[in-house]
Amino acid sequence: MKTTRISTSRQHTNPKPWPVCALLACLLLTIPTLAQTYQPTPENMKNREWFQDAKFGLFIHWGVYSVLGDGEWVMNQQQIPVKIYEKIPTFFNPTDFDPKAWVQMAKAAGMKYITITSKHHDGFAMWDSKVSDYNIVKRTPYGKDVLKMLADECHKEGIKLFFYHSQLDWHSPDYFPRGSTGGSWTGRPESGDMNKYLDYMDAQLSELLTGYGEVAGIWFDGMWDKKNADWRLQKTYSLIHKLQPGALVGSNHHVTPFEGEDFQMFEKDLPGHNTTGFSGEQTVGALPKETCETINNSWGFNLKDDHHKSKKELVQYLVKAAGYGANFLLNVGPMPNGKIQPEHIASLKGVGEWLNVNGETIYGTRGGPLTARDWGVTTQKGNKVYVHLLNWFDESITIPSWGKKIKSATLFAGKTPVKFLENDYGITLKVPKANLDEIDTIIELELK
Ligand code: FHN
Repeated sequence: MKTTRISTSRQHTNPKPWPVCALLACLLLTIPTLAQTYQPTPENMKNREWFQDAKFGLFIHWGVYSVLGDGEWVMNQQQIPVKIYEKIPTFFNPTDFDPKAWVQMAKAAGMKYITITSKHHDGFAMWDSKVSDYNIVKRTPYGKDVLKMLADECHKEGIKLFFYHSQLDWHSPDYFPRGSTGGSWTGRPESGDMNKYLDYMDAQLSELLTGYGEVAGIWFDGMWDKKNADWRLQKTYSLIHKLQPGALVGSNHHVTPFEGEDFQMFEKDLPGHNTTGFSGEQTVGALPKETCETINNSWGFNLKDDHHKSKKELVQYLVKAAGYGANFLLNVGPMPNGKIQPEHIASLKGVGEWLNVNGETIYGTRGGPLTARDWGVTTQKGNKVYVHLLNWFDESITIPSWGKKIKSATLFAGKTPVKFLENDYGITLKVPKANLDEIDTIIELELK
């Protein structure tokens, strides 16, 4: 795979007087790297700052697979050949889909952006694609462009919209050679042209980046299906940045970011952790970070999945992600009728109520001066450091000092002063038991 990994440092050398042909030779040598050195625009850098301040987004896995209520991998898991799977869109008729309700739910949860599946691995387009009629307008009784409806509502309500887009495609005959998934059971001919597939993908991306207003970014997924293929990343990433320079490109390839990417995501793990096996091969880079997670155990709608995470689990996950300087992208899998499961609406409302009170200690912050500890994390903004006691139930705690003197310590809830002592052993904070919160006891430290 001919693609440059992002290095953190850039080397600048002062050229000596060289004979012309030698100079030409070096020029020829440097052109590929020059061409590939991605320079994010000031608008892109501004959006990266916005992204890091936003902290909390809604992930939406929705597609015709929702009809079967067995998650977004049902085609692969049940090995449903393309010819048969193509019947499912004729059953997809989400007449209760209400983009206003979705956007209001996200806003009530304290979320600042939405990332929705434009096309998942089954290859079905959730918009009115002119490049392929395998889409929601041409192949479903519903016949409306749900991405257009959602984009219009998001723009009206000031919620930014990202498009998840799968590079892996179990439907396209040109997604060839096949990868680790979507084998012969799809019934596709054992032939195809990957470059033709990538042309098709770029054409569909162009539709999304030219017909839906401002797109905050593209959330790629699926490269892991063919790790060693030439995905022509620079071509695709340059296309996106040409059509929308401010758009943030990220790819869930589970390896260290490539040139041209604007943020790094971590699937079902906090940055630097690998409890779920997705993050084994990636180092935490300098790009803005985002952790994505399911609100139950499924991305797409799963009828049987009742492992709904509690408000405490969700709030603590959001706070921990912020402590790592990462965003939290929390997923729901809407039902085939277009409604969100009531349990998930309630959980999101609960998180929103917590953020209404404590949002100042999350939004606009960066990871704190102390890395994550068993007792919790820290976030910081300006001369304020927020100590989040997520797992501490004693009246006093001593945390390491980091070289900055403390001017005052205040319980964020109720703004009551907190006794503190600074010495060589660290900073000892005394919080009366009555003030300990079972979800997150936040102590605001003002620095001298
Ligand atoms: O296979 C996908 C899966 O369906 C889902 O989209 C998640 C979201 O992060 N990503 C892939 C698994 O790594």
